[in-house]
Amino acid sequence: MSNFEPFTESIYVTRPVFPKIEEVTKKLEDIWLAKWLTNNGPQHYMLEKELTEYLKVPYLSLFNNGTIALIVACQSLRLQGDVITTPFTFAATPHVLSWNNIQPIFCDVDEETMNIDAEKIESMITPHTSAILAVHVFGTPCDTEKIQEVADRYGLKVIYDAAHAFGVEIDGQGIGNFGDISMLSFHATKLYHTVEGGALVHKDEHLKARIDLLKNFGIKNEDEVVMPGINGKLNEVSAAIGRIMLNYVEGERKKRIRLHEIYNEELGEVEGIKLMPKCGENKKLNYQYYVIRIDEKIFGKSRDEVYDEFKNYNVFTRKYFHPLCSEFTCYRQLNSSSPENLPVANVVGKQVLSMPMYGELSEDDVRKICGILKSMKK
Ligand code: T4K
Repeated sequence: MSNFEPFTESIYVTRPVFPKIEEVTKKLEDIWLAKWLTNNGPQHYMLEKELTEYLKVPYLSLFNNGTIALIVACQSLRLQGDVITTPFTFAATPHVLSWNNIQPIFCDVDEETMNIDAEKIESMITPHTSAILAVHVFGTPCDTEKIQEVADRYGLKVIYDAAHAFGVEIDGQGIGNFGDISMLSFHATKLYHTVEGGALVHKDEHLKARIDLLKNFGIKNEDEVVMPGINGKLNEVSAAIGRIMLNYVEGERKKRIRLHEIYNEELGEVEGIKLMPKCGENKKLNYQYYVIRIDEKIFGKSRDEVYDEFKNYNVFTRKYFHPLCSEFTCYRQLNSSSPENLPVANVVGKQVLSMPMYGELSEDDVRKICGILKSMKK
């Protein structure tokens, strides 16, 4: 152990942003007055409108969580066969394909961004491929241009899992404008949240109509059910909280920018620690996560040792995303899961560590966390 005292209160990888309780109570009163709790109520209507503007996207459909939204995205585009995706993501990404009877085909990731390696996608395409499901991991945008170019050449759909990318922009365009559909997650642990929730964003009016049917059991009217839909509706309480949270998101983002700067300052010169990828000036990021990579050979300790040692100081980092999805028992038998196919992902998955990142953390807390990390170096 170093000279650092453990934190008296646990430090987690993140903490949800809580709006002022009076603001929530006020909105609850509106809901009570309207006597409308779910199924496309007034809060839902307003949030869809407000988010469409905020995110600079043509169409947006709210959902009860990001996973159901992504399941519906695949349904709405009638995807089948194989879909090329990344193994370096949260379990939901490939699971959504399985729930649609689609086989995930894992493509290796880019060494720098940890996103799907757009240069390698083409070699994975077969006559069974119907789409590319890419993830803007930790909010770092994928190579959207290259992905679209390959997709267009082979007539493939493109879906982005933008669960981490709320408010991210490329050249002033909302991230949801790329590909056929993007999914956003509004889970409590995200920069912007509705407690649980999510959305699909896209550019096509007809697609919106189809998505909105699919998320409401396929019910067109009282006399017609036109497709096998699911229950993907966001309730009024979540929608109301989402409306309040829109006033908090930029403040939270600014606090996180400052904490990112401190991490960069403190850890920039530490040998064996790689910081988050630098993105071009043309990208607006959301600073939701702070992720480092630990090279055991140079740092002298493995990522797992660092993760365990942090717990002694009451600091609970996370190994997002380990194990790789290609290592899950349900996917490891796939040909594309073999480590020879995924050399970069297999290294990244053993090195990556998500550090505490949330606006309530103080600058001193972050400096202390960095001090503890530096004291672990051999
Ligand atoms: N695609 C990607 C790439 C995703 O990352 C995700 C979700 C999805 C799809 C699916 O979207 P959703 O269907 O969830 O909308 C968390 C989140 O539950 C999950 O939404 C997120 N990705 C994933 C990266 O992280 P866990 O299991 O790691 O969360 P949990 O409960 O361990 O929380 C993390 C820390 O946050 C805790 O250590 C303490 C703190 N915490 C958490 C909650 C829920 C609190 O302080 N208060 C809280 O209420 O998955």
